[in-house]
Amino acid sequence: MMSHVGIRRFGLSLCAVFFGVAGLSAQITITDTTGWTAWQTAGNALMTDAVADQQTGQGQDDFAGDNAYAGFQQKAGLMSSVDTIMYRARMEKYDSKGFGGSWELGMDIDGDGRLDLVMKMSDKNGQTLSFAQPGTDLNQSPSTTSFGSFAGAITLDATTYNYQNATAADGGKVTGTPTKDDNAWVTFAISFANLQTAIRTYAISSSGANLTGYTLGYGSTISYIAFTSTQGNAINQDLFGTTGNLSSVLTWAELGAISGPLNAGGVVPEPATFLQLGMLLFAGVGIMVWRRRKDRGVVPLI
Ligand SMILES: [Ca+2]
Ligand SMILES: [Ca+2]
Ligand SMILES: [Ca+2]
Repeated sequence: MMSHVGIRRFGLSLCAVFFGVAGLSAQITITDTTGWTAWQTAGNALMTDAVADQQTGQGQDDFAGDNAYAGFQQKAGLMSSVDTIMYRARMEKYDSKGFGGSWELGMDIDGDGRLDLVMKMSDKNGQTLSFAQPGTDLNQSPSTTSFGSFAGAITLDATTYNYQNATAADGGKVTGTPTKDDNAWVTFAISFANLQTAIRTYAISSSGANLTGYTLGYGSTISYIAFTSTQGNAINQDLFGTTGNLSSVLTWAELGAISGPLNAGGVVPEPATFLQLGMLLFAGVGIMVWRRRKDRGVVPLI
């Protein structure tokens, strides 16, 4: 279970930060070229989650997903000309009264396996997004993770939040689950600009450095954990990607509970991309060396 001591402050004001509001449209859609991409681990394994492993019993807060029906999906594109990321989570039970819970995303932004920011999507008294800094522990497993007070509320609306029966949305339930309930999709959207502002304002690396110079683009990669929480301040309902394990000392990666480094569209970049980047970098260095030698007259002009 999580501790809540020693929260880092680093002089950051945790008063509300005001975020810009994305343009309005009739429904929660974005113009994208890829469609939804299911979360994968760094090893390109589809992330799934068992049903009925939610610790407080409500199916509405129980992540569900298997090889037939992905539990977690993400995409990025334009919402009224504003670059926007959309996330959606499959919950085991649809409730006609609404989601009513707290679904949170822990983010490893600098790729060291430790959380740097927690974003909470709350459906209590309206829908909001808010942000918290990780504490001073390692933040690399359920047992070493803590986070402080949430701040910086973004109000979601009909263009940026949606809750619906997954059967109506995509035609099916998770394979093998009882037929007593339909799954639900909880979907929300956040603009690149707002997420970038949140990262710059609230995120903190394991070395204690703030990420004030962070720039979010389509190619930026972030690894995520996802969990549901009764009051929002602890990982105490369901952790996506593993069965139970809410107090485990195993790392997020060992549990299979952290996504690979996902670009804004939710895709783990192909290894070939890194290879190509490396070759381009190598070629660039070669050109720089050649130019420097040329400047010194080492390389004869042809
Ligand atoms: Ca579950
Ligand atoms: Ca990190
Ligand atoms: Ca789980």
